[in-house]
Amino acid sequence: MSPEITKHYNNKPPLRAVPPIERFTPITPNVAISPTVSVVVPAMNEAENLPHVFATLPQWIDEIVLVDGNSKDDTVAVAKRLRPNVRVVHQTGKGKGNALTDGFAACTGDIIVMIDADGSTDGREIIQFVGALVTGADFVKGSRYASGGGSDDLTFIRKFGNKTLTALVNRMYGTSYTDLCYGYNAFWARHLDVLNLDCDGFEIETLMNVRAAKAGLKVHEVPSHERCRIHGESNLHAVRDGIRVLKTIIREWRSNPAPAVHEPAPAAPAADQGAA
Ligand SMILES: Nc1nc2c(ncn2[C@@H]2O[C@H](COP(=O)(O)OP(=O)(O)OP(=O)(O)O)[C@@H](O)[C@H]2O)c(=O)[nH]1
Ligand SMILES: [Mg+2]
Repeated sequence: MSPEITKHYNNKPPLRAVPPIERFTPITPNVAISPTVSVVVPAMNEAENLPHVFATLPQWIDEIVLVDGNSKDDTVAVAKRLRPNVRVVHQTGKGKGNALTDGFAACTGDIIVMIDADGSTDGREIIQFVGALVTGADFVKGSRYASGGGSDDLTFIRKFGNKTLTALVNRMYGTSYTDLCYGYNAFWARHLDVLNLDCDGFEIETLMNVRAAKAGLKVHEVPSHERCRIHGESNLHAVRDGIRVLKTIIREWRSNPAPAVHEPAPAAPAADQGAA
C-alpha cells in the first residue's frame, strides 16, 4: 500500500463494534446483514394476487405483516395458507395510509419495507432497498424514473400529476426526488417517530417523503419496475387522490418543520465490515 493510502486508512474513524457472527443473515452468496427486516403488505381484497406477491418475497426476511382492510374476499386466509407465520393486522380505520401506519406500528424489525399486494411490485427488489439502508441511507425510495426503473402502469394523467407534484416538492424542500407517489419504500424503524405518520389515504407516500426531507434524513432512491396489478380493481383515483397529495404538501409546508435527526445509521458501510 502506498503511504498516501495507508495514511488515508489510518485517519479513518475506528470501526464501531461489529455484531457477533450469529447475528448475520446471509442474503446473497456475497452479502450478509445483521439488522432484521419486516415487510408490510397493505391488502384490501387481494386474495388472488397474494400468491404472486408472496412468491417474490425473499426467504431471508424476518417478518411479513399483512394489514387487512376489511377484505370481503379470502385475503387473510390465503395469506395464512401461504405463510403460516404471517402476522395479520386488522387496520383500525380506513385507507392505505391508515393501513400502513398500523402495520408499521406492529413491526418488530430494524428495517421496514412497504410493498403493495396487487402484484405490481416485485419482492425480489427488496435486497436493493435493504442494501442501500445498511450502507448508509436512512430512508430509501423506490423510483420508477431512476435509471433501471420503469412502469407498465402509469397513465398520462398519473404521470403528469406525479411529475408535477414531484417537481413541487423538490422546489420546496431542495430534494432531488424523481418519483413522489410510489408505494415501494423502506426505512429504519427507528425513524418512525420522526416520520410521525398521521394520514389515511394514498397521500401516505408523499407524507413520508416530505417528512423524511424535513427531518434531514439521508434519502436514497433505488430503481424499481412497477407492473400492472394482476387481478382486481385499483383503489386509487388519480384526480381525487392527486388533490389529497397536493393538500398534504401545502399543509406540511405551512406547518412547523419536524425536528431534524442527527443520529448516524446503525450499520457501517459494507466495505468497512467485510459484510453489509
Ligand atoms: N389494508 C388496506 N389496503 C389498501 C387500502 N387501499 C389500498 N390498499 C392496498 O394498497 C395497495 C395499493 O393500492 P392500489 O389500489 O393497487 O393502488 P395503486 O397501486 O396506487 O394503483 P394501481 O396502480 O391502479 O394499482 C394494494 O395492495 C391495496 O390492496 C385500504 O384501505 N386498506
Ligand atoms: Mg397498485
